[in-house]
Amino acid sequence: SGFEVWRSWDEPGGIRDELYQLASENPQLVKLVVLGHTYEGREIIALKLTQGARGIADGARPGVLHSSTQHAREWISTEVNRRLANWYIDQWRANNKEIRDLLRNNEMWFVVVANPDGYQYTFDHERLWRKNLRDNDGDGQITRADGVDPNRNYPEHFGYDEEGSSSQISSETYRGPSAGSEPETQAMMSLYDRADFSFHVNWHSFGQWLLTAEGWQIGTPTADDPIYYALSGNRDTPAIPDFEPGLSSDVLYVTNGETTDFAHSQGGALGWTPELGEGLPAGGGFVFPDDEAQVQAEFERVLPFALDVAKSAADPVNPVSHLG
Ligand code: 0X9
Ligand code: ZN
Repeated sequence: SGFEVWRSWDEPGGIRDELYQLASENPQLVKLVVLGHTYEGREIIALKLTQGARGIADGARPGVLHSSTQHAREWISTEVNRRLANWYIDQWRANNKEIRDLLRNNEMWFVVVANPDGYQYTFDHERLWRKNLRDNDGDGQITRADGVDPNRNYPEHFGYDEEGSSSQISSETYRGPSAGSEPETQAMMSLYDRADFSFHVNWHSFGQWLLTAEGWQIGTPTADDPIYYALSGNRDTPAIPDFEPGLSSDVLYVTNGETTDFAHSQGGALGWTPELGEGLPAGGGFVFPDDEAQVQAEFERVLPFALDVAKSAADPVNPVSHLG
């Protein structure tokens, strides 16, 4: 595709090919599941990483779900998440004892491209496309009137108000015709029937925030807040350096029909939305620089937090944090 770092979904050697390759090269550790298909027929793919992945039932071990690229243009989320999956595989192959133990006792699930139609569209047509490719007006072509925001379509406070999502088809936060109407939403939800997640990390960009559910309102503390605090850190010592932790609706804005709200309220999982950085020095906003060193640095910045989450999955009420 002409980039140093970024690879599309469809291209030979692209992200889809990589997921199949990781599965075929690591049969003891990796199981690939096709969760569903998009409007344009692309597969929505999850990888399960656990010791003896194909010989043990899905959901047999405590799980963490890592999703990314719900928003098509947020390419840094794609890269950070695929690097995390690759890192676990590499450590397992290198016989890192700590990671071997972790992967014997837990299931790490990855949906690296939760919105493959939109992601491919950002390579082929419009770099800043956000939504999926539902043909809202039924005219047979994709225009600004089309697409549903995958992070507004979940059956949790779906359409609760016009501030947290939009009923207008051309809006960037169009929630879709009904709760869970989109194949991308259904695919992710099917994972909750399949496995047992303690945590869901839904990588997005951009901002440098570590947002916690629930995002539809700011008023009510939840019983899980101490776990969020322990794993997120605080403003002075955030679990991801230079990121601001906090309640998503408070730090950023309210949303409804949001993924991590569904995860928390209905899926039994605590949910984070890390908003990854925009790159330095000036940054590109949603267009993170095509620079291997900066992309790798962003991955390494989040790794200690991701490992804390993994180590806490088996016993979430006693979270493990590298912050001590
Ligand atoms: O609006 C979103 O879906 C996320 N931000 S983004 O710029 N990546 O689109 C934030 C979702 C976090 N939840 C809340 N802010 N309530
Ligand atoms: Zn996003």
